[in-house]
Amino acid sequence: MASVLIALGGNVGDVRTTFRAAIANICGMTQAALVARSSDYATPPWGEEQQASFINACIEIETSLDPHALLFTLHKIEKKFGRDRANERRWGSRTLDLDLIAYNDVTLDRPELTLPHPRLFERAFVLVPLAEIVPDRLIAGRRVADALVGISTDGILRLPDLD
Ligand code: A4P
Ligand code: MG
Repeated sequence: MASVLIALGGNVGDVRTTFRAAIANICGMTQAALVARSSDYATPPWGEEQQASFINACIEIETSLDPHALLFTLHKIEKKFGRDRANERRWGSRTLDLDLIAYNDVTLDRPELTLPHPRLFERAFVLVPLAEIVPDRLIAGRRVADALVGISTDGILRLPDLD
């Protein structure tokens, strides 16, 4: 079994409800066990700033799917929850974005799948939820909680649990 970190993001629709259903789908469709789930966070838009703020979260799962099969399944789940890649801009608005952050210690450098995620260390909206669930995990030789030091977390707000 592989230990996999996945980042969730979205800024269209009822994103927190989408996350809840998407996480259930991820576990069901990848024969995975959910090991940990962060809180949801409201985060200022990164990359393209003229858009609604995002909700972000991270999960850790254990799965026997290989990295490409897992990414393929994540793309199917994005589509199921209304994501339309044909009509969106890079870094623009979307209902659900599922990024593979790390798969064990696998490193891959291909356009369709780069591991660990190449922009991970620039993104407080990924590192903050990640540090909540796996602060001591080493990714590309860096401890997750240490990677947060020195990057701005301004405007990131942890949301109270639903229910
Ligand atoms: N790809 C390669 N490696 C990976 C990987 N490790 N995980 C390929 C997932 N996909 C990977 O991805 C584009 C291509 O990257 C895919 O075809 C896949 O095969 P994408 O998710 O369609 O592209 P994208 O989302 O437009 O770009 P990117 O760079 O992943 O950016 P984001 O961050 O996903 O962009 N601000 C806040 N606060 N929170 C957000 O969640 N998200 C975005 C969206 C912009 N600003 C944001 C947020
Ligand atoms: Mg993405």
